[in-house]
Amino acid sequence: MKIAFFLALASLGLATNPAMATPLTVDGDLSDWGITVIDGGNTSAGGSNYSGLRTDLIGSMIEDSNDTAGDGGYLGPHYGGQNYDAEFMGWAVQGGQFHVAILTGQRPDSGVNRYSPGDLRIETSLGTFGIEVGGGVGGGAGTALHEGDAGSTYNLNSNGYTNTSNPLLATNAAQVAGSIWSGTDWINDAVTNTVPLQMKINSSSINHGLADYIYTRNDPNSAQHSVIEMSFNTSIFNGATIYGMYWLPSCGNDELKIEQHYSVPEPAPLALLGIGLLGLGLTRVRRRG
Ligand SMILES: [Ca+2]
Ligand SMILES: [Ca+2]
Ligand SMILES: [Ca+2]
Ligand SMILES: [Ca+2]
Repeated sequence: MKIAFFLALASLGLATNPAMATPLTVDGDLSDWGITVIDGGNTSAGGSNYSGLRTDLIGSMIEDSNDTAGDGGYLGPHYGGQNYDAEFMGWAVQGGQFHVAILTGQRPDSGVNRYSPGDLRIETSLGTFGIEVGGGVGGGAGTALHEGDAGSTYNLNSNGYTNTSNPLLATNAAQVAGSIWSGTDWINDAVTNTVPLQMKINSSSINHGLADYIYTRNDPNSAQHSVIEMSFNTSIFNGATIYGMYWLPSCGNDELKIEQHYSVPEPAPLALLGIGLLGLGLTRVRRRG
């Protein structure tokens, strides 16, 4: 009892210590990232506020160029309107977990003859990893996609649209939203055919686990925003260097990228285990001598 009380006091002390970073939470709300998401209406433009963006991120990219409702307008680098604006991507490490957030006008269920969301691509010294974002034609039920919901791998026409004459490619049932893979096939964007857009697992792909994951929906008739937020254990990339993270809608008109190198530290318990095994090895050598 006394120990439990002491631990409770200690954790209370940690929680109230101002030096501790505000915890990041996978909930579809980006206030924990320091972003105030401001939606527009049918005719009024929105315009999110990034001035309070937290300063402890490993990397981030902001390119929020058009908050007027609809498909028309200039995004920079290309045209597409708020419905496809890729606006913000951020990446942080907290408590042994990677956190990634994306802010976009791209709904998960944009439907046929429209553009659809790509998957998250992570380039590392151990190769290319992909995290299934879900969405596409249909896009699933509910107000948001969560980890374990159906994934999708869709065909595109030459404009980058998903449409009824180009049905979904067969997506392996294991490729659920939030699932993390290496050794997958990547399908390039349909317009320039140069940027890997979405992944498709094959018989030799490796599943590295399931992220805590959410992809919110918005109102398709106004200038609103969808949020993709996820968290997964850094041990997936144990000892690797991460080179960059990439996400784009299927039109390829707008791309978010964070090309920040980050060496993933080995988790402390494994490092201790390594020292322990080394110790055993030395003992054995000594006994032989
Ligand atoms: Ca959040
Ligand atoms: Ca925008
Ligand atoms: Ca943009
Ligand atoms: Ca996908």
